[in-house]
Amino acid sequence: MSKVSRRAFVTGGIAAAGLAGLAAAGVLAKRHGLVPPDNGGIWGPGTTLTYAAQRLITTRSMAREFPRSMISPKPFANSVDPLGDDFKHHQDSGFADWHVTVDGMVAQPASLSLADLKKFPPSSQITEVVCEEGWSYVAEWIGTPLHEVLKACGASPQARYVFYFSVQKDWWESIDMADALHPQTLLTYGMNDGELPVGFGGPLRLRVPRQLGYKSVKYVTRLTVTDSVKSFGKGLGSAEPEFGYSWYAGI
Ligand SMILES: Nc1nc2c(c(=O)[nH]1)N[C@H]1C(S)=C(S)[C@@H](COP(=O)(O)O)O[C@H]1N2
Ligand SMILES: [Mo]
Repeated sequence: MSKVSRRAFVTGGIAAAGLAGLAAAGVLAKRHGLVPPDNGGIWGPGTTLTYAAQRLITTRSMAREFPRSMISPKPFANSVDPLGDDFKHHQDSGFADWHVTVDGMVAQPASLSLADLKKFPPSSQITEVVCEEGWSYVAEWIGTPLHEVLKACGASPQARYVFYFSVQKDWWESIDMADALHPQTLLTYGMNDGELPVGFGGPLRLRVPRQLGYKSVKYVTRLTVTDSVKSFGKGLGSAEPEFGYSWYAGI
């Protein structure tokens, strides 16, 4: 079956099964690797249908990009918990020793400074941060596409997820390879006309513009490439589903 007709077949099948019963749709989605890690969470089969439909139909779609004239003059930096003494030391030294480690299913694990990241071809995008609470803003984001780093480290073709961790221990997330390799997923070190300010996640934030704001974790220090979500927290893919939010937060 061609890729397109397979898509049509699976999508149609899931929709039809959806009418016949969500459980049947779940079986079909599982067979085609379209079940999100938190499918057993409070949203149950509904979250599977959302993720499966998105992955079949919009895997290659781009987040909306805006003209420069639409950059928000006063972007809103959501408040964060105190960042601690270690972070203050980094801040005092201009983040010269800030590193992001890359481990897991990679041929060459790495520890990259901001200077190392800046050696990759930079990419910029004017996209929107959308919070689940209902506010948003538009900014320009400058950084290294995550796929460049994954390629340089030799991420395994068997990998299914990239986990990312913040100096804030409560903030850890993961995305599937469709988003990890997506051209707009950016290890961001610049915003508008300068360095990424601390309030907005500086020195390093993973921008995932195809998903809600909470997937764009600030103060990123570690990336782990893996084929299983099991050993992370409660095995739901990220911290958010443990509080009732969806792992997949596509917009
Ligand atoms: N490390 C960390 N990352 C974070 C958060 C946080 O509190 N800490 N808040 C998240 C939420 S809920 C949203 S909506 C966005 C807010 O981004 P902003 O502060 O640039 O507006 O950051 C996300 N990333
Ligand atoms: Mo948010």
